[in-house]
Amino acid sequence: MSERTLVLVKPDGVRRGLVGEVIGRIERKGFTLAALDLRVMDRETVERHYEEHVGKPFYPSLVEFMTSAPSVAMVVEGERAIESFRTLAGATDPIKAAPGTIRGDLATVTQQNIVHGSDSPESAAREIKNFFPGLA
Ligand code: RTP
Ligand code: MG
Repeated sequence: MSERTLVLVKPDGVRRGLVGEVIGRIERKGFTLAALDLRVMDRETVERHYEEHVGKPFYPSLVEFMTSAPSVAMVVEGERAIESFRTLAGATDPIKAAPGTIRGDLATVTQQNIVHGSDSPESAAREIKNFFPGLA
């Protein structure tokens, strides 16, 4: 079933010049881009995006990090794109992420783990609306 998911290349990924690497992996997998935008996120956007993490110990530093520099937001489309992109990204903690995944190959620190991908159809719909309210 074709789905859409919200993918972010986080500030560390943009700073390290890994946007092309991430998009290349997404495209080589067989997915297409339905929207793409480079921006410095404001606090409100990040707070809506990570609303499920409010109150967790890592939350304040996560908001600081996500608002610190530009990210790339994109809508990725294709067969089971939500779960499939999470597989491409690998585990949240890059030390546990398998080699061959984005985080397993390219990251060392849990917060600076290069990418975000929606974790369910409900999250995808909410997150896509947060970043691309006008997308049909
Ligand atoms: P994401 O939402 O960014 O796709 O990552 P995820 O589902 O794999 O992980 P999640 O639990 O949703 O955490 C969101 C992001 O918060 C940062 N984080 N830091 N212990 C920590 O320091 C910690 N735990 C999470 C990471 O940037 C993580 O991707
Ligand atoms: Mg998450």
